[in-house]
Amino acid sequence: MTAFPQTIHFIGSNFPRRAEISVRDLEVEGEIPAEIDGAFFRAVPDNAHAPMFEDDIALNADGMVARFNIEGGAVDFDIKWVETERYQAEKTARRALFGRYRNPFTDDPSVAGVDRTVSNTTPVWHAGRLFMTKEDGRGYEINPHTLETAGKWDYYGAMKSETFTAHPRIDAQTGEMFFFGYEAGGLCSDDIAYGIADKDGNLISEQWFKQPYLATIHDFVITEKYAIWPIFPTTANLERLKAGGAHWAHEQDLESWLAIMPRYGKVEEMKWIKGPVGVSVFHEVNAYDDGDLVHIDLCLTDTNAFSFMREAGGIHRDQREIQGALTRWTIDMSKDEPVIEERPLGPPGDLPRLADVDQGRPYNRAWYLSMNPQGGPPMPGGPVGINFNALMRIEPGNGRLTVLGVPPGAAISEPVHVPSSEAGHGGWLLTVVDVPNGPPGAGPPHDYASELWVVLADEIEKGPIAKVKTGLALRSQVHGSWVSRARLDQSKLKG
Ligand code: V55
Ligand code: FE
Repeated sequence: MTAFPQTIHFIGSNFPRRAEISVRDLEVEGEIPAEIDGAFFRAVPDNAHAPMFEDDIALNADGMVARFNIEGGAVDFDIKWVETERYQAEKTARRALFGRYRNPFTDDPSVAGVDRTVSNTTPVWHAGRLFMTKEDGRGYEINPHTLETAGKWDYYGAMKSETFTAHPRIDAQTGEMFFFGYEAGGLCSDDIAYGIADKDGNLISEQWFKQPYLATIHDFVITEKYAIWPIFPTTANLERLKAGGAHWAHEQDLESWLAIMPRYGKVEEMKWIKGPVGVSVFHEVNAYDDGDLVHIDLCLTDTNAFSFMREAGGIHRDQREIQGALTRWTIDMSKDEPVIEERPLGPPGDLPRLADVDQGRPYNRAWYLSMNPQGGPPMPGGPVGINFNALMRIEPGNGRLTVLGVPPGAAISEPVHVPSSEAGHGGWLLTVVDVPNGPPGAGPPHDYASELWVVLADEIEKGPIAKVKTGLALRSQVHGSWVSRARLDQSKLKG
Protein backbone atom coordinates (compact mmCIF):
# COMPACT_ATOMS: atom_id res chain seq x y z
CA MET A 1 0.00 0.00 0.00
CA THR A 2 1.13 3.55 -0.59
CA ALA A 3 -2.12 5.13 0.67
CA PHE A 4 -3.22 5.17 4.28
CA PRO A 5 -6.39 3.30 5.29
CA GLN A 6 -9.37 5.39 6.41
CA THR A 7 -9.99 3.51 9.64
CA ILE A 8 -10.04 4.76 13.27
CA HIS A 9 -6.31 4.02 13.34
CA PHE A 10 -5.56 6.65 10.69
CA ILE A 11 -8.15 9.42 11.12
CA GLY A 12 -8.77 12.20 13.63
CA SER A 13 -5.77 12.60 15.91
CA ASN A 14 -4.39 9.34 14.43
CA PHE A 15 -4.01 11.02 11.02
CA PRO A 16 -0.40 10.35 9.92
CA ARG A 17 1.89 13.40 10.32
CA ARG A 18 5.23 11.76 9.47
CA ALA A 19 7.19 14.93 10.09
CA GLU A 20 10.21 15.68 12.25
CA ILE A 21 9.62 19.21 13.50
CA SER A 22 11.41 21.81 15.62
CA VAL A 23 9.66 24.99 16.70
CA ARG A 24 11.24 27.52 19.05
CA ASP A 25 9.38 29.89 21.33
CA LEU A 26 5.82 28.69 21.03
CA GLU A 27 3.08 31.21 21.72
CA VAL A 28 2.22 31.22 25.45
CA GLU A 29 -1.12 32.50 26.74
CA GLY A 30 -0.84 33.32 30.45
CA GLU A 31 2.36 32.76 32.35
CA ILE A 32 4.24 29.54 33.01
CA PRO A 33 5.61 29.48 36.58
CA ALA A 34 9.42 29.67 36.63
CA GLU A 35 9.61 26.50 38.72
CA ILE A 36 8.36 24.48 35.73
CA ASP A 37 11.82 23.96 34.31
CA GLY A 38 12.57 20.80 32.37
CA ALA A 39 11.30 18.60 29.58
CA PHE A 40 7.98 16.88 28.94
CA PHE A 41 8.88 13.86 26.78
CA ARG A 42 6.07 12.18 24.87
CA ALA A 43 5.79 8.87 23.00
CA VAL A 44 3.92 9.40 19.74
CA PRO A 45 3.24 6.52 17.36
CA ASP A 46 3.25 7.67 13.73
CA ASN A 47 3.69 5.94 10.38
CA ALA A 48 6.91 6.41 8.50
CA HIS A 49 5.22 4.52 5.63
CA ALA A 50 1.74 3.42 4.68
CA PRO A 51 1.12 0.03 6.31
CA MET A 52 1.32 -3.31 4.49
CA PHE A 53 -2.23 -4.21 5.51
CA GLU A 54 -5.50 -2.29 5.37
CA ASP A 55 -6.46 -3.52 8.87
CA ASP A 56 -3.30 -2.15 10.51
CA ILE A 57 -3.66 -0.65 14.01
CA ALA A 58 -2.28 2.42 15.77
CA LEU A 59 -0.26 0.28 18.23
CA ASN A 60 1.83 -0.87 15.24
CA ALA A 61 2.99 2.63 14.20
CA ASP A 62 6.64 3.71 14.41
CA GLY A 63 7.70 5.45 17.59
CA MET A 64 8.43 9.15 17.61
CA VAL A 65 9.84 10.94 20.62
CA ALA A 66 8.51 14.44 21.21
CA ARG A 67 9.63 17.04 23.73
CA PHE A 68 8.28 20.26 25.15
CA ASN A 69 11.32 21.96 26.64
CA ILE A 70 10.23 24.57 29.18
CA GLU A 71 12.70 27.11 30.54
CA GLY A 72 12.15 30.61 31.96
CA GLY A 73 8.54 30.57 30.79
CA ALA A 74 9.54 29.82 27.17
CA VAL A 75 8.62 26.61 25.38
CA ASP A 76 10.30 24.85 22.47
CA PHE A 77 8.85 21.81 20.70
CA ASP A 78 10.72 19.00 18.94
CA ILE A 79 9.71 15.62 17.55
CA LYS A 80 11.90 12.93 15.93
CA TRP A 81 11.64 9.32 14.82
CA VAL A 82 13.06 6.67 17.09
CA GLU A 83 15.56 5.12 14.71
CA THR A 84 14.88 1.49 15.51
CA GLU A 85 16.31 -1.33 13.39
CA ARG A 86 12.86 -1.63 11.87
CA TYR A 87 12.64 2.09 11.07
CA GLN A 88 16.07 1.97 9.40
CA ALA A 89 15.22 -1.09 7.28
CA GLU A 90 12.02 0.52 6.00
CA LYS A 91 13.72 3.87 5.45
CA THR A 92 16.25 2.18 3.16
CA ALA A 93 13.51 0.31 1.28
CA ARG A 94 11.22 3.38 1.17
CA ARG A 95 8.22 1.24 2.13
CA ALA A 96 6.72 -0.85 4.92
CA LEU A 97 8.38 -4.25 5.27
CA PHE A 98 6.93 -5.25 8.62
CA GLY A 99 3.37 -6.55 8.57
CA ARG A 100 0.82 -6.91 11.32
CA TYR A 101 1.14 -5.83 14.95
CA ARG A 102 3.47 -8.27 16.67
CA ASN A 103 3.18 -10.88 13.92
CA PRO A 104 6.54 -11.54 12.19
CA PHE A 105 4.92 -14.19 9.95
CA THR A 106 3.32 -11.36 7.98
CA ASP A 107 6.61 -9.55 7.25
CA ASP A 108 8.42 -9.15 3.95
CA PRO A 109 10.94 -12.03 3.77
CA SER A 110 13.78 -9.49 3.36
CA VAL A 111 13.49 -8.52 7.05
CA ALA A 112 13.36 -12.00 8.59
CA GLY A 113 15.18 -11.82 11.93
CA VAL A 114 15.29 -8.00 12.08
CA ASP A 115 14.09 -6.63 15.44
CA ARG A 116 10.45 -5.56 15.02
CA THR A 117 9.99 -3.32 18.05
CA VAL A 118 8.80 0.24 17.37
CA SER A 119 9.51 2.00 20.71
CA ASN A 120 6.19 3.83 20.61
CA THR A 121 4.73 3.57 24.12
CA THR A 122 6.55 5.30 27.03
CA PRO A 123 9.55 7.58 27.45
CA VAL A 124 11.28 6.28 30.60
CA TRP A 125 13.90 8.28 32.53
CA HIS A 126 16.16 6.41 34.90
CA ALA A 127 19.63 7.05 36.30
CA GLY A 128 20.46 9.80 33.81
CA ARG A 129 19.22 7.98 30.72
CA LEU A 130 16.12 8.32 28.55
CA PHE A 131 14.60 5.24 26.93
CA MET A 132 11.78 4.83 24.46
CA THR A 133 10.00 1.60 25.21
CA LYS A 134 7.54 -0.89 23.82
CA GLU A 135 6.68 -4.11 25.57
CA ASP A 136 7.56 -6.40 22.62
CA GLY A 137 11.27 -5.53 22.65
CA ARG A 138 14.07 -3.81 24.50
CA GLY A 139 14.10 -0.08 25.04
CA TYR A 140 16.06 2.27 22.81
CA GLU A 141 18.21 4.90 24.48
CA ILE A 142 17.55 8.45 23.27
CA ASN A 143 19.80 11.47 23.71
CA PRO A 144 17.52 13.76 25.76
CA HIS A 145 19.14 16.90 24.35
CA THR A 146 19.12 16.04 20.61
CA LEU A 147 16.40 13.33 20.55
CA GLU A 148 18.77 11.22 18.48
CA THR A 149 18.62 7.47 18.93
CA ALA A 150 21.70 6.07 20.67
CA GLY A 151 20.84 2.37 20.39
CA LYS A 152 19.14 -0.56 22.06
CA TRP A 153 19.60 -0.88 25.80
CA ASP A 154 20.52 -4.16 27.52
CA TYR A 155 22.56 -3.01 30.54
CA TYR A 156 25.86 -3.70 28.78
CA GLY A 157 24.77 -7.23 27.92
CA ALA A 158 23.68 -8.06 31.48
CA MET A 159 19.94 -8.20 30.74
CA LYS A 160 18.84 -11.51 29.22
CA SER A 161 15.17 -10.66 28.70
CA GLU A 162 14.35 -9.92 25.07
CA THR A 163 11.58 -7.57 26.19
CA PHE A 164 11.22 -4.61 28.55
CA THR A 165 7.89 -3.29 29.79
CA ALA A 166 6.58 0.15 28.87
CA HIS A 167 5.63 0.47 32.58
CA PRO A 168 8.59 0.10 34.89
CA ARG A 169 8.08 1.46 38.42
CA ILE A 170 10.65 3.74 40.05
CA ASP A 171 10.82 4.03 43.84
CA ALA A 172 11.51 7.73 44.37
CA GLN A 173 13.07 7.08 47.80
CA THR A 174 15.58 4.43 46.75
CA GLY A 175 15.99 5.53 43.13
CA GLU A 176 15.67 1.91 42.04
CA MET A 177 13.77 0.91 38.91
CA PHE A 178 11.68 -2.26 39.09
CA PHE A 179 10.70 -3.72 35.74
CA PHE A 180 9.79 -6.85 33.85
CA GLY A 181 9.50 -8.29 30.39
CA TYR A 182 6.91 -10.83 29.29
CA GLU A 183 7.47 -13.15 26.31
CA ALA A 184 10.96 -12.61 27.70
CA GLY A 185 12.35 -15.69 25.94
CA GLY A 186 11.09 -14.71 22.49
CA LEU A 187 7.85 -14.68 20.54
CA CYS A 188 5.08 -16.43 22.50
CA SER A 189 7.35 -17.65 25.28
CA ASP A 190 5.51 -17.88 28.62
CA ASP A 191 8.53 -16.48 30.49
CA ILE A 192 8.41 -13.32 32.58
CA ALA A 193 11.71 -11.71 33.55
CA TYR A 194 11.72 -9.55 36.68
CA GLY A 195 14.55 -7.01 36.89
CA ILE A 196 15.82 -4.37 39.30
CA ALA A 197 18.21 -1.58 38.32
CA ASP A 198 19.84 0.36 41.15
CA LYS A 199 19.82 4.15 41.45
CA ASP A 200 22.97 4.36 39.32
CA GLY A 201 21.44 2.34 36.49
CA ASN A 202 23.17 -1.00 37.12
CA LEU A 203 21.16 -4.18 36.64
CA ILE A 204 21.33 -5.77 40.09
CA SER A 205 18.97 -8.69 39.56
CA GLU A 206 17.06 -10.53 36.87
CA GLN A 207 14.90 -13.55 37.66
CA TRP A 208 12.63 -15.51 35.38
CA PHE A 209 9.32 -17.21 36.10
CA LYS A 210 6.42 -18.69 34.12
CA GLN A 211 2.94 -17.29 33.78
CA PRO A 212 -0.23 -19.44 33.95
CA TYR A 213 -1.26 -18.63 30.38
CA LEU A 214 0.26 -16.49 27.64
CA ALA A 215 -1.15 -13.11 28.68
CA THR A 216 -0.34 -9.60 27.59
CA ILE A 217 1.01 -7.92 30.74
CA HIS A 218 1.07 -4.21 30.10
CA ASP A 219 1.79 -2.89 33.59
CA PHE A 220 2.63 -4.03 37.11
CA VAL A 221 2.99 -2.49 40.57
CA ILE A 222 5.34 -2.37 43.50
CA THR A 223 4.82 -1.61 47.18
CA GLU A 224 7.54 -1.13 49.80
CA LYS A 225 7.41 -4.90 50.39
CA TYR A 226 6.14 -6.49 47.18
CA ALA A 227 6.31 -6.73 43.42
CA ILE A 228 2.90 -7.60 41.94
CA TRP A 229 1.80 -8.69 38.46
CA PRO A 230 -1.94 -8.49 37.84
CA ILE A 231 -2.53 -10.83 34.89
CA PHE A 232 -5.63 -10.63 32.68
CA PRO A 233 -6.95 -13.08 30.09
CA THR A 234 -5.92 -11.45 26.84
CA THR A 235 -3.72 -14.13 25.35
CA ALA A 236 -1.31 -14.80 22.51
CA ASN A 237 -1.21 -17.92 20.37
CA LEU A 238 1.61 -19.01 18.07
CA GLU A 239 -0.66 -21.01 15.73
CA ARG A 240 -2.88 -17.96 15.23
CA LEU A 241 0.18 -15.87 14.44
CA LYS A 242 1.46 -18.42 11.93
CA ALA A 243 -1.94 -18.23 10.22
CA GLY A 244 -1.45 -14.46 9.88
CA GLY A 245 -3.80 -13.59 12.73
CA ALA A 246 -3.80 -11.25 15.69
CA HIS A 247 -1.22 -11.39 18.46
CA TRP A 248 -3.82 -10.86 21.17
CA ALA A 249 -7.32 -12.20 21.72
CA HIS A 250 -9.40 -11.62 24.83
CA GLU A 251 -10.77 -14.75 26.51
CA GLN A 252 -13.95 -13.76 28.31
CA ASP A 253 -14.26 -17.05 30.22
CA LEU A 254 -10.77 -17.20 31.69
CA GLU A 255 -9.89 -16.09 35.23
CA SER A 256 -7.45 -13.29 36.03
CA TRP A 257 -4.49 -13.70 38.41
CA LEU A 258 -2.35 -11.78 40.87
CA ALA A 259 1.25 -12.88 41.14
CA ILE A 260 2.88 -11.41 44.26
CA MET A 261 6.37 -11.82 45.72
CA PRO A 262 8.65 -9.87 48.06
CA ARG A 263 10.15 -7.20 45.84
CA TYR A 264 13.70 -8.10 46.85
CA GLY A 265 12.82 -11.79 47.19
CA LYS A 266 13.08 -14.88 45.01
CA VAL A 267 10.56 -15.86 42.37
CA GLU A 268 10.20 -19.17 44.26
CA GLU A 269 8.35 -17.13 46.93
CA MET A 270 5.67 -16.10 44.43
CA LYS A 271 2.07 -16.46 45.62
CA TRP A 272 -0.62 -16.89 42.96
CA ILE A 273 -4.09 -15.53 43.74
CA LYS A 274 -7.05 -16.15 41.48
CA GLY A 275 -9.08 -13.10 40.38
CA PRO A 276 -12.36 -12.45 38.59
CA VAL A 277 -13.18 -13.97 35.20
CA GLY A 278 -13.02 -12.07 31.90
CA VAL A 279 -11.97 -8.66 33.23
CA SER A 280 -9.20 -6.53 31.74
CA VAL A 281 -6.76 -3.89 32.94
CA PHE A 282 -4.06 -2.07 31.01
CA HIS A 283 -2.90 0.32 33.72
CA GLU A 284 -2.66 0.17 37.48
CA VAL A 285 -2.66 3.48 39.37
CA ASN A 286 -0.59 2.43 42.36
CA ALA A 287 -0.30 -0.12 45.16
CA TYR A 288 0.75 0.10 48.80
CA ASP A 289 1.14 -1.82 52.03
CA ASP A 290 -1.28 -1.21 54.90
CA GLY A 291 -0.05 -3.54 57.64
CA ASP A 292 -0.62 -7.05 56.26
CA LEU A 293 -3.02 -5.67 53.68
CA VAL A 294 -1.96 -4.76 50.16
CA HIS A 295 -4.11 -2.35 48.15
CA ILE A 296 -3.87 -2.38 44.36
CA ASP A 297 -5.73 0.32 42.44
CA LEU A 298 -6.58 -0.49 38.83
CA CYS A 299 -8.40 0.89 35.78
CA LEU A 300 -10.67 -2.13 35.44
CA THR A 301 -13.07 -2.95 32.61
CA ASP A 302 -15.41 -5.93 32.23
CA THR A 303 -13.78 -6.91 28.93
CA ASN A 304 -10.79 -5.74 26.90
CA ALA A 305 -11.00 -2.03 26.02
CA PHE A 306 -9.41 -2.51 22.57
CA SER A 307 -11.95 -3.55 19.92
CA PHE A 308 -9.41 -5.56 17.90
CA MET A 309 -8.41 -7.61 20.97
CA ARG A 310 -12.09 -8.34 21.70
CA GLU A 311 -12.94 -9.20 18.12
CA ALA A 312 -9.99 -11.58 17.79
CA GLY A 313 -11.55 -13.42 20.77
CA GLY A 314 -15.01 -13.48 19.19
CA ILE A 315 -16.38 -10.81 21.53
CA HIS A 316 -18.58 -8.33 19.69
CA ARG A 317 -19.49 -5.41 21.93
CA ASP A 318 -19.86 -1.74 21.22
CA GLN A 319 -17.10 0.45 22.67
CA ARG A 320 -19.65 2.59 24.52
CA GLU A 321 -21.18 -0.39 26.31
CA ILE A 322 -18.03 -1.44 28.09
CA GLN A 323 -18.41 -1.16 31.85
CA GLY A 324 -15.64 -0.34 34.24
CA ALA A 325 -14.50 1.58 37.29
CA LEU A 326 -11.40 2.74 39.01
CA THR A 327 -11.21 -0.25 41.33
CA ARG A 328 -9.35 -1.25 44.49
CA TRP A 329 -8.28 -4.83 45.04
CA THR A 330 -7.23 -5.62 48.61
CA ILE A 331 -5.49 -8.80 49.73
CA ASP A 332 -4.50 -9.90 53.23
CA MET A 333 -1.00 -11.33 53.05
CA SER A 334 -1.20 -12.78 56.58
CA LYS A 335 -3.60 -15.43 55.19
CA ASP A 336 -2.28 -18.71 53.81
CA GLU A 337 -4.60 -18.35 50.85
CA PRO A 338 -5.30 -14.65 50.34
CA VAL A 339 -8.38 -13.69 48.35
CA ILE A 340 -9.14 -10.52 46.42
CA GLU A 341 -11.65 -8.11 47.93
CA GLU A 342 -12.89 -5.63 45.36
CA ARG A 343 -14.47 -2.21 45.72
CA PRO A 344 -15.03 0.72 43.36
CA LEU A 345 -12.96 3.87 43.91
CA GLY A 346 -14.19 6.11 41.12
CA PRO A 347 -15.69 6.46 37.64
CA PRO A 348 -14.27 4.49 34.70
CA GLY A 349 -11.23 5.82 32.88
CA ASP A 350 -7.62 5.08 32.09
CA LEU A 351 -4.13 6.58 31.71
CA PRO A 352 -3.62 7.15 35.45
CA ARG A 353 -0.84 9.36 36.82
CA LEU A 354 0.73 9.65 40.21
CA ALA A 355 3.19 12.05 41.82
CA ASP A 356 6.59 10.33 41.58
CA VAL A 357 7.07 10.41 45.38
CA ASP A 358 3.85 8.40 45.91
CA GLN A 359 5.00 5.40 43.88
CA GLY A 360 4.39 2.22 45.89
CA ARG A 361 3.39 4.15 49.02
CA PRO A 362 0.17 5.31 50.71
CA TYR A 363 -1.15 8.19 48.60
CA ASN A 364 -4.03 10.62 48.66
CA ARG A 365 -4.32 11.83 45.08
CA ALA A 366 -4.05 10.57 41.52
CA TRP A 367 -5.17 11.76 38.10
CA TYR A 368 -6.64 9.89 35.16
CA LEU A 369 -8.58 10.44 31.95
CA SER A 370 -12.24 9.76 31.49
CA MET A 371 -15.14 10.28 29.11
CA ASN A 372 -17.62 13.07 29.82
CA PRO A 373 -20.81 12.08 27.99
CA GLN A 374 -21.86 15.77 27.95
CA GLY A 375 -18.65 16.74 26.14
CA GLY A 376 -20.06 16.26 22.65
CA PRO A 377 -18.99 13.53 20.22
CA PRO A 378 -15.44 12.44 21.11
CA MET A 379 -12.62 13.13 18.67
CA PRO A 380 -11.49 9.94 16.90
CA GLY A 381 -7.89 8.94 17.55
CA GLY A 382 -5.56 7.47 20.14
CA PRO A 383 -4.66 3.78 20.59
CA VAL A 384 -8.27 2.71 21.18
CA GLY A 385 -9.67 4.90 18.37
CA ILE A 386 -11.71 7.27 20.56
CA ASN A 387 -10.06 10.04 22.60
CA PHE A 388 -10.82 10.88 26.21
CA ASN A 389 -12.32 14.31 26.90
CA ALA A 390 -11.99 14.83 30.66
CA LEU A 391 -9.23 14.78 33.25
CA MET A 392 -10.11 13.59 36.76
CA ARG A 393 -8.36 14.11 40.06
CA ILE A 394 -9.31 11.56 42.70
CA GLU A 395 -8.54 11.21 46.40
CA PRO A 396 -8.66 7.45 46.83
CA GLY A 397 -9.06 7.74 50.61
CA ASN A 398 -12.37 9.62 50.53
CA GLY A 399 -13.51 9.41 46.93
CA ARG A 400 -13.37 13.21 46.42
CA LEU A 401 -13.41 13.83 42.70
CA THR A 402 -12.73 16.96 40.65
CA VAL A 403 -12.81 17.32 36.89
CA LEU A 404 -11.06 19.41 34.26
CA GLY A 405 -13.33 19.86 31.28
CA VAL A 406 -12.18 20.67 27.77
CA PRO A 407 -14.03 22.50 24.94
CA PRO A 408 -16.77 20.49 23.15
CA GLY A 409 -15.28 17.87 20.83
CA ALA A 410 -11.75 18.34 22.21
CA ALA A 411 -9.42 15.50 23.16
CA ILE A 412 -7.12 15.34 26.18
CA SER A 413 -4.01 13.23 26.52
CA GLU A 414 -2.23 11.73 29.52
CA PRO A 415 -0.74 14.45 31.77
CA VAL A 416 2.58 14.57 33.55
CA HIS A 417 2.96 15.86 37.10
CA VAL A 418 5.54 18.53 37.87
CA PRO A 419 6.26 18.82 41.60
CA SER A 420 6.76 22.15 43.39
CA SER A 421 9.39 22.68 46.08
CA GLU A 422 7.08 25.09 47.91
CA ALA A 423 5.59 23.51 51.07
CA GLY A 424 1.88 22.81 50.65
CA HIS A 425 1.96 23.39 46.89
CA GLY A 426 0.74 20.36 44.96
CA GLY A 427 2.61 21.18 41.76
CA TRP A 428 1.22 21.26 38.26
CA LEU A 429 -0.01 19.00 35.50
CA LEU A 430 1.00 19.44 31.88
CA THR A 431 -1.33 17.93 29.30
CA VAL A 432 -1.89 18.26 25.57
CA VAL A 433 -5.42 19.24 24.57
CA ASP A 434 -6.50 18.99 20.93
CA VAL A 435 -9.09 21.70 20.33
CA PRO A 436 -11.40 21.47 17.30
CA ASN A 437 -11.33 24.23 14.72
CA GLY A 438 -8.24 24.73 12.66
CA PRO A 439 -7.95 27.40 9.99
CA PRO A 440 -11.22 27.91 8.02
CA GLY A 441 -11.72 25.25 5.38
CA ALA A 442 -8.72 23.22 6.49
CA GLY A 443 -9.10 19.46 6.26
CA PRO A 444 -7.42 16.82 8.39
CA PRO A 445 -4.99 16.99 10.06
CA HIS A 446 -5.30 20.77 10.28
CA ASP A 447 -8.87 20.75 11.60
CA TYR A 448 -7.82 21.04 15.22
CA ALA A 449 -5.11 22.81 17.18
CA SER A 450 -2.92 21.17 19.84
CA GLU A 451 -2.33 23.16 23.00
CA LEU A 452 -0.20 22.34 26.02
CA TRP A 453 -2.19 23.21 29.13
CA VAL A 454 -0.62 24.03 32.49
CA VAL A 455 -2.99 23.20 35.34
CA LEU A 456 -2.65 23.40 39.13
CA ALA A 457 -2.46 19.73 40.10
CA ASP A 458 -4.74 20.13 43.13
CA GLU A 459 -7.18 22.58 41.51
CA ILE A 460 -7.76 21.15 38.08
CA GLU A 461 -11.40 22.25 38.13
CA LYS A 462 -10.20 25.86 37.84
CA GLY A 463 -8.92 25.24 34.31
CA PRO A 464 -5.53 26.05 32.83
CA ILE A 465 -3.33 28.81 34.25
CA ALA A 466 -1.40 28.90 30.97
CA LYS A 467 -1.88 27.54 27.46
CA VAL A 468 0.90 26.94 24.99
CA LYS A 469 -0.29 27.19 21.38
CA THR A 470 1.76 24.82 19.26
CA GLY A 471 0.32 26.05 15.97
CA LEU A 472 0.22 22.36 15.01
CA ALA A 473 -2.26 19.52 15.03
CA LEU A 474 -0.17 16.88 16.80
CA ARG A 475 -0.72 13.16 16.49
CA SER A 476 -1.98 11.30 19.58
CA GLN A 477 0.46 10.63 22.37
CA VAL A 478 0.49 7.38 24.31
CA HIS A 479 2.46 8.04 27.54
CA GLY A 480 4.75 10.87 28.66
CA SER A 481 7.36 11.70 31.32
CA TRP A 482 8.51 14.86 33.05
CA VAL A 483 12.25 15.29 33.56
CA SER A 484 13.47 18.24 35.63
CA ARG A 485 16.30 20.54 34.50
CA ALA A 486 18.48 19.24 37.34
CA ARG A 487 18.13 15.70 35.98
CA LEU A 488 18.63 16.77 32.37
CA ASP A 489 21.82 18.55 33.38
CA GLN A 490 23.09 15.28 34.86
CA SER A 491 22.28 13.14 31.83
CA LYS A 492 24.77 10.46 30.81
CA LEU A 493 24.56 11.50 27.16
CA LYS A 494 25.41 15.15 26.56
CA GLY A 495 23.92 17.53 24.02
C1 V55 B 1 -0.82 -0.49 24.79
C2 V55 B 1 -0.10 0.33 23.93
C3 V55 B 1 0.75 -0.24 23.01
C4 V55 B 1 0.89 -1.61 22.96
C5 V55 B 1 0.18 -2.44 23.83
O1 V55 B 1 -1.92 1.27 25.91
C6 V55 B 1 -0.68 -1.87 24.75
C7 V55 B 1 -1.75 0.07 25.77
C8 V55 B 1 1.32 1.84 22.03
O2 V55 B 1 1.48 0.47 22.10
O3 V55 B 1 1.71 -2.17 22.03
FE1 FE C 1 0.49 1.95 28.89
